[in-house]
Amino acid sequence: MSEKQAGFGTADIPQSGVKNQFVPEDRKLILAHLGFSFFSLLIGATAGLFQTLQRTGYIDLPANVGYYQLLTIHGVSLALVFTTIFIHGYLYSGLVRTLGGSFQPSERAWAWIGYYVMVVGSILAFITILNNNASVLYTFYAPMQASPWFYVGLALLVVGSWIGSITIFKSYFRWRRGNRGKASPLFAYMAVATMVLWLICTVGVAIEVVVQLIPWAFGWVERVDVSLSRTLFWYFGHALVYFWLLPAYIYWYVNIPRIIKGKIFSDSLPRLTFILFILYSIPVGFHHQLNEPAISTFWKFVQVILTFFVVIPSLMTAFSLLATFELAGRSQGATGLFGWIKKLPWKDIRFFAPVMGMLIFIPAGAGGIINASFQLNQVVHNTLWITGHFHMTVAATVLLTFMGISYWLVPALRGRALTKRMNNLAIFQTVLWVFGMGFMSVTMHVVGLLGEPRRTAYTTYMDSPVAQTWEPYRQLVGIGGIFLFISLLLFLFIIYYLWFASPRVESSIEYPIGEVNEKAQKPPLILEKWSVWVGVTIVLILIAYAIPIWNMLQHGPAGAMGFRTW
Ligand code: HAS
Repeated sequence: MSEKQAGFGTADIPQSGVKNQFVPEDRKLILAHLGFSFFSLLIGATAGLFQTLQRTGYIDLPANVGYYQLLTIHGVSLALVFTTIFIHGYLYSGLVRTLGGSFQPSERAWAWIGYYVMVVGSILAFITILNNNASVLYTFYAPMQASPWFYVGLALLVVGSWIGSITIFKSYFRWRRGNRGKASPLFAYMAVATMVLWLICTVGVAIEVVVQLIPWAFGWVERVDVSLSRTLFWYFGHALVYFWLLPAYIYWYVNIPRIIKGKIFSDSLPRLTFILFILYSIPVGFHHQLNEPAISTFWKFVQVILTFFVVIPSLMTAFSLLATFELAGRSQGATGLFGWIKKLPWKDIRFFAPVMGMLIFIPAGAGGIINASFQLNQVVHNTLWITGHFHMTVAATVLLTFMGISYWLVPALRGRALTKRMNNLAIFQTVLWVFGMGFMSVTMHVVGLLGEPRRTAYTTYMDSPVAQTWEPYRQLVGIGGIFLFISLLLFLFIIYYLWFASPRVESSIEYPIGEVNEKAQKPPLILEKWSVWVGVTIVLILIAYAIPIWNMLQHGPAGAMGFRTW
């Protein structure tokens, strides 16, 4: 079939002009990452459906399947496995495109080793959960104790991601050696910043898992210091959410300007934004522990203040994106105050899915600011409000962006067309997702304010009158969950079609990399001095964590024995 018949239309989507923009070795590498991440998405979504239906009271689970078992596989497969492996695949694709066209064999070899270590670790963790030996949720709080192999699996996932990051750093420094004195391509810069953040934050969870949980779960030590383990987890856990968000921001900053026929508004502002994320996303973990003992109010307050600093780079992003959108619209002849909005390519899934994510991020981010407020956190902590918050942030904003990426990256890698029909079906799928998320997450926020706890299976709390007021909301949450599952199946069907069945084309979809506005200033080279930023980050981390952790070590209780609560 000719490109014109098959494709979305050259007027709408620029074609690369070549059959394959990637060498076969890189194509295989990136597709392997995407493929395993989609498999993980299916597992997590299936668990999510049944757990929602149980929690709503719609169904009873079979006797050999536990609610907390489903909740664990849902969280681990989606929040930990899908995200980590998809992000590696996407970052590799952009690095290949912006750093010379292909990876060198040694770079590719590290990526493959990292991939296999991540896959083996993920499968090990999945098996322990499916065997019902690890129903400890994705946060695996001690003293709930899983099979030691669950922790080993997660440790391998992290180690694999570290090995994969070698590819990112190696290719970036190779480019810099050949281009001394020049600012690196924006995509590559942001990929490196994302991995710097990841390396610093995963140190916390690695210490927790390797030093505390694995020896404890194998029975080599009897007790675990619960406060310390939770502190190490959240040292990692909040930066983890930015590890999910930053690749979405890369797409918004670098790829979308090309799709909307605009230019990147500034070359320095996005780099500064990412540096601010490195600085502020780690010394803030206490905002997840505001209601916990063993940390003094003073140190919680310090980290609350730092949390408000980490909002700033997102506000800078909102400003920068709006400027990019408006300039793109005006350059295409838009007039009036809001005429530029009409010029945006609303019918193009590469833009539509992520822009839905952006719009959802406005209330979702506001919810985050509420969570971070010391006093308001007392109202929302451990309620369904928080579950609503993170579904709107990661499962809507981030996931819709990842879906938008997949819809063109898969056919670009496979040399196939993103057909008009699939584009339209993908728009329908996105609308379903937004509806489902609206029903589910908005309702979760409301019922959370009415006091419904999170992380609980269905219960009427012995017919308590308060719990009865939650019933109608639970029904809406269930309906939202069904919408989401249907939408997810549709997403996977479209991906399957684009991977295997869509017509092959002479010239595949262009990998969209935006150009920087010619009026933008050259970024200051200090932004590329990583040792400075890593040094400042370490100082901030020491200020925020050294004394409270020292106090925990000094005054820590004897520690807790392991519990199997399921
Ligand atoms: Fe959060 C809990 C605070 C952002 C994820 N968060 C969670 C948990 C997860 C999560 C998973 O302070 C639960 C963990 C668990 O299991 O216990 N969060 C924040 C704050 C932000 C924030 C201050 N969170 C995120 C993001 C996540 C995420 C992003 C995932 C990707 N969060 C908290 C706190 C808790 C918490 C507490 C603990 C609560 C508790 O008690 O347990 C901020 O980063 C948010 C800043 C965002 C904004 C929005 C900017 C808007 C943009 C879009 C612009 C749109 C445009 C479109 C331009 C200020 C950038 C225009 C389009 C046109 C067409 C016009």
